[in-house]
Amino acid sequence: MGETISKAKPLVTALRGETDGPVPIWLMRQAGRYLPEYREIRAKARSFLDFCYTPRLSVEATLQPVRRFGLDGAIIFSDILVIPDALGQAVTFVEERGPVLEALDDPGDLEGLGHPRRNDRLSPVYEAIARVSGHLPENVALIGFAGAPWTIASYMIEGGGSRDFSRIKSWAYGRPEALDALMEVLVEAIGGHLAAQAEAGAEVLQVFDSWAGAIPGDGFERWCIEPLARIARHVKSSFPDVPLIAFPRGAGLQYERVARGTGFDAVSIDSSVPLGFAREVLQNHVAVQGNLDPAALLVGGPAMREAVGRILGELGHGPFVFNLGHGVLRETPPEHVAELVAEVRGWGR
Ligand code: 1CP
Repeated sequence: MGETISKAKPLVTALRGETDGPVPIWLMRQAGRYLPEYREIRAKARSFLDFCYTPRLSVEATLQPVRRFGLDGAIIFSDILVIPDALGQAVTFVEERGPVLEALDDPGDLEGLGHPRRNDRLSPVYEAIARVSGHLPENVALIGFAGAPWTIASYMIEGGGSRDFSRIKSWAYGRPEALDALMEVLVEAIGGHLAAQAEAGAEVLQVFDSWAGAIPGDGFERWCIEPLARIARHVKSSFPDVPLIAFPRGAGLQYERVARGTGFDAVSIDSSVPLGFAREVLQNHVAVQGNLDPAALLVGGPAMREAVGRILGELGHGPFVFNLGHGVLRETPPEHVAELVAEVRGWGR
């Protein structure tokens, strides 16, 4: 870590639990297809993974939304599925369909994974982080990220996105030791990937457990809390001052256990989480981030402003970061994002 003492950035201080100063804002999937300038540079890469692994392009995609909207956070442009790719499982992104992986069938398939030689695969991500660091306005924090073990395991076992999670659930019920073995590999790889991003200059780290809502209730401790806690210990042992945000989407009441039992500094709440619960239960333990419905951003105007006012009124007095409940939708007019940022900036505590 550097010796220079610079003024703490609003996103970082809010995640550490401070409540004075304006509410910071950034948005999940703030880079991407809803931005014309993104579509323009995206057309220059052969494949989505090539795009992620070409620092010239990923740096530009990271900076685009920050330049356009003046957000408090820049999230490095990459994807959660770089982990299976780096572990040696074939990953491709098919236009209009999403990620396709060669699905793991058998616990024996795990044996081929995780060869250390493949670790170089992720070095362009770290290079991009180091390069972005030099290009950010001084109040903007750089966010690194990774998927959580359960969510990445679901893509690896399902072979892509899933509606019913029947394959990973069959592992959970039918051969839980095999799922544990995969989780073990992932906890290690994800912890290392996050620490390497902090090393390269990421000032905040978020872990996306986008499919936490699909974990069978009894398995929540084993497949969400425990792996997240191990990842937090790994990262905090080298980077104790880098705030960690957990996003266990769809976790419902289990959000409380994530807030109390993982060692993360903040939880990012999806749009289904009641604001009163977030304020009374979650904000007592950690900073909260969220949770405007991406559909409200799509609609914009008075309906969006009303929803923003409600969120700020309930959560803006505690440690809070404004965000969406999930990623920006592809059809979202960029002007609505500008309108949202103005609304949040205009709110006083
Ligand atoms: O070219 C394109 O526009 C492809 C779309 C796209 C983008 C813009 C994909 C494919 N990934 C990304 C970038 C991305 N993905 C970022 C960085 C940009 C930013 O946030 O500004 C991040 C943080 C992610 C994380 C990610 N990827 C998640 C977790 C967040 C979430 O949305 O729940 C997940 C689940 C993925 C997998 C993924 N990547 C891409 C697709 C189409 C999918 C599948 C989503 C699904 O199964 O529904």
